[in-house]
Amino acid sequence: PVTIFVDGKEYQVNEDKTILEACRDIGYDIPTLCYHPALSVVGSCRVCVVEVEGARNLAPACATKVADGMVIKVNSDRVKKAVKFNLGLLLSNHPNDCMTCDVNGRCEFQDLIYRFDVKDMFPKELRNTPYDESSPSLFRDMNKCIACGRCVRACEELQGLSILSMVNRGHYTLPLPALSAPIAATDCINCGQCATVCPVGAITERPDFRKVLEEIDRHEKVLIVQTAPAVRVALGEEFGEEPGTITTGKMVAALRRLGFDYVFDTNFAADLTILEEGSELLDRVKNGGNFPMFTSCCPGWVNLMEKLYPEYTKNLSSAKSPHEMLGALAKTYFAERIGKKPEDIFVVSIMPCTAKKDEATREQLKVKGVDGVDVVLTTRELGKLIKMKKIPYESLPEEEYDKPLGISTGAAAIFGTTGGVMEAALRTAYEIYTGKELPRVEFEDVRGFTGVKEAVVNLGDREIKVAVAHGGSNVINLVEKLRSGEAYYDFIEIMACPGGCIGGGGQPKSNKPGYLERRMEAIYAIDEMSTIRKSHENPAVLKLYEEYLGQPLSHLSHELLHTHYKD
Ligand code: HC0
Ligand code: SF4
Repeated sequence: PVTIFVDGKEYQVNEDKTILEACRDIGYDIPTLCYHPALSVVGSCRVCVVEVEGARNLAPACATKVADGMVIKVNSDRVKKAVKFNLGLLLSNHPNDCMTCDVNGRCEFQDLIYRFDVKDMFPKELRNTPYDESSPSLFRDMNKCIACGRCVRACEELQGLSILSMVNRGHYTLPLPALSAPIAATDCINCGQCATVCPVGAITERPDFRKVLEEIDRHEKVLIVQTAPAVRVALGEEFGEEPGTITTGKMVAALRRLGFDYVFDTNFAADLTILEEGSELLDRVKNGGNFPMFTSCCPGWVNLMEKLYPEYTKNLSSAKSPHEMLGALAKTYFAERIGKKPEDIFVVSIMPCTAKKDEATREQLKVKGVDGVDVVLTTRELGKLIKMKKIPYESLPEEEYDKPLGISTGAAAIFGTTGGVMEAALRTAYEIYTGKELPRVEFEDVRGFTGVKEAVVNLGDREIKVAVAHGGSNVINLVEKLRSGEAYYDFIEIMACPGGCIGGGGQPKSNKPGYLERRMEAIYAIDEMSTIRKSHENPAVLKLYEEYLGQPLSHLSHELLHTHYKD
């Protein structure tokens, strides 16, 4: 440790830290805009500047390491004046329409403008750039951009895609696709990583929550909602909880108070996916089929494959993603049980993901002529609805999902993190193939944040080699190795976002260090607390096969639960 002095007080801090990290650790909040813990440091926005004794210029705290004996002022008049000046410049081309902005109340820029009391410092010079509404997943309003460059770095560093780059100069510097094309005309996979790091409302999910409010107000249809595995470990953050707080019961209660008739769990369909996809894998092993087999539940990955590696689409599992399976069953199996037709049912999916919005519009996912899922809302949009309706989240009782599409196992819970779909599939495939009970359900090799994880699983008379990749750049590296013949696996789980769905582009924005690790711990805690931890032991799934589908890969399963891709 080294000794530093902050505004006259002495502290011991770790010598590897920057001034920003050290000050935040000891309880000083230095403002930032271009800084984000998941991204590289550029030090361009100049709102984290501090005074360092002996240095002539103010130093960017995010890009300056601490040193022994360093005397730092974070709150001097000189610092405040500089920060206010820099914020004033940014405000001069930022519209003042906070009241109708989709991130109102959750905007880092708005908070700083208020904190530093920035008013009319420079004449307004707005850009008047048209909105980009080309994507079914994302909404881009470059009038609100403050040119922090986080979106550019997220797309390049995390996703390996570089769809956006900073173009133009001065007031007109903006993160745009090549040739200023609409985002839908690029290789953008709709992952939303750019949106989840945007400190303002320049890139957001396409807002769909008003459609849901209108449908609830009309209430002509049976209103069904389902929640993805990763939403329950993150939604609390929208209400001030720490990352990794599990608020499943309150979320269910809030959805009932919003007006939904049935609250179902995507986790039920995750168990079902394991039976369909696991059977598909074992079928390919026994009867020959395309290897490697890839998981197909992540729509960002399906988009990436269709756009960059179409030669591999035949290797994707044909299983629909769990929320689409649940949508299909809600409109058939469940509808029949309550005496309704598919078109009488309205299904909303609450997802940690922006790409699920575009997935839900795919023609080939229709069931009996209607969409399986009508609207997808992100975790952030659900948080917003609960706040708009003033539902007292903190004091809600814990309620249970409705039956039967609300019953699930620990294996389904772990779908929400990288490695979880693989681990759940292995728990089931092992027991079905060998007919023996697994001595231990945990597969440690596929857990954690390593970009590409691998394992070899012994099935008695045969071994299968598996891999797990998450985050676009790791995914691209892995697929390139497969293409060149440098690597071979039988079964591969891919999630396009870093960390899997816990780090999805629709999750609460966070710049707390360790937020993904804590969400991941919460996911595994849900699995450990579950009484049933293997998908093939889910009693509601077994009953569904008995009463309705027959067996995995049956004719009806194919009709309702499987799909095809663009190639
Ligand atoms: Fe996921 Fe899913 S696990 S993609 O990461 O498979 O979004 O949370 O809902 O559908 O179950 C996201 C999360 C899901 C789906 C499931 C899968
Ligand atoms: Fe890049 Fe994903 Fe944003 Fe598209 S949605 S621009 S792929 S980060």
